[in-house]
Amino acid sequence: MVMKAGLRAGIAMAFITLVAAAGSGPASGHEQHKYGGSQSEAAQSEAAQSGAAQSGAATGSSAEGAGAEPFPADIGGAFELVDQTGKTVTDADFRGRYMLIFFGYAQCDSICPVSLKRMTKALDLLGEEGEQVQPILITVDPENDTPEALARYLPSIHPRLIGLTGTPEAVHAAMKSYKVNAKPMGRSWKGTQVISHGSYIYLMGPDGALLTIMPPVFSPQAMAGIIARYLG
Ligand SMILES: [Cu+2]
Repeated sequence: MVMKAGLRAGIAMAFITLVAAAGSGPASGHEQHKYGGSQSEAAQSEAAQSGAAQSGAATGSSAEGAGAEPFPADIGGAFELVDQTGKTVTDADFRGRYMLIFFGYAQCDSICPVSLKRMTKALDLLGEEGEQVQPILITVDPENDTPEALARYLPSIHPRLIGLTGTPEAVHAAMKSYKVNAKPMGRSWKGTQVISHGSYIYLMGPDGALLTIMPPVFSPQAMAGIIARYLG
């Protein structure tokens, strides 16, 4: 119980950091960006704190489902994108399943492969239970991440990983609803695109609502433990 409460508080802190930083992502070379309306961010941060406090109370008083309350956050929502086979995919296609979403891009050779491998490893650790969860990469680089490019990339991470891309407008709309920002940073010494981007991992419930977020620095084991608490 104490551990659960502590873990939840840790996630809540990560969440508050996310909201407070207005989607700037973790410290690893990510840019500080301001979304319009810092007042609403402050309100969200307060909501997060009171939500965290409520969750803490719930964890202390109820053994069952303490981790199953959704975060009080305006994160996530409708998207219409294209998967690695070229098929149009919307958020509604995943209703009834959990989604584990990461925003990144195929040419990234730092945080993306590490995060994607950790989150899919977490699902593997959950065995059959983990199969309720669809791991999804949404690209922040629609110019380079065509369906074909994603189809080549995804198997290097995990056989069940879906990659979503689309028009720049459709991709930016998805990024905006998840409060993810991305900024081209030029080319690497290898000549590949470098994009600074937010790198939280979002667990969405069967109704499409945000359940929790995790920083990519968590181990697969820690992620599996968190995800397991939300699975039905
Ligand atoms: Cu990346």
